[in-house]
Amino acid sequence: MDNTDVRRSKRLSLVLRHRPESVGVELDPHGWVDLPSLLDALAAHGSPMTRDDVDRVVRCNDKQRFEIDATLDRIRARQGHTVEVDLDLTPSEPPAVLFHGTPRANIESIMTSGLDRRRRHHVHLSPDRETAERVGARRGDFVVFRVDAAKMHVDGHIFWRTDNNVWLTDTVPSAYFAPDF
Ligand code: HQG
Repeated sequence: MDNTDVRRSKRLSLVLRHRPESVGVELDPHGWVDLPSLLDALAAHGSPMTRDDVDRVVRCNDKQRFEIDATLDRIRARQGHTVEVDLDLTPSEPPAVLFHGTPRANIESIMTSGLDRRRRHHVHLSPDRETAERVGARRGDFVVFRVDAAKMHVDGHIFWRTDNNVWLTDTVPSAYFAPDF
């Protein structure tokens, strides 16, 4: 994606995950918003995008952050919301090991109290170390925690996998990870 499309993607993330009211739209209980209405709202709030722009941003998105429901002509973010939505995810058995990248400054706190979801709905975990490194590197110097997902699963923790291969869970108590640094 070129820089303009990255800006469009960030704008869509903001509206579809965090602040729909910033352009005067409402998400339905499952996070969907009518696409023609969204385009009107974006134009009215100084961020015009064409339908082709949105289709391209959805299709070329590095993390496949959004999905379009062609039948009902609506769009939603696949995960990462801070507003209340029910994404209808089905619990799934996780891979044996999952990874979480985080700023180095968080080590002590995470070792003490585990991973919690902070402002999001879930703790986000990556299926491989490289992806977790990219997540951690968003904020500079980072570390990667290895999570014993198999043991968590056996112990009754629920995991959900999004269509773009992010693993979600409610919390990761510190007993389940070994820092990988
Ligand atoms: C940290 C992006 C101290 C946690 C990414 C993280 C991901 C703690 C931060 C997705 C803690 C929350 C999610 C504790 C958790 N003490 N720090 N006890 N528990 N934290 O952004 O996982 O580009 O809400 O380690 O790529 O960084 O938006 O979560 O550093 O997939 O699609 O609290 O967001 O995807 O930060 O990122 P975030 P995240 P998108």
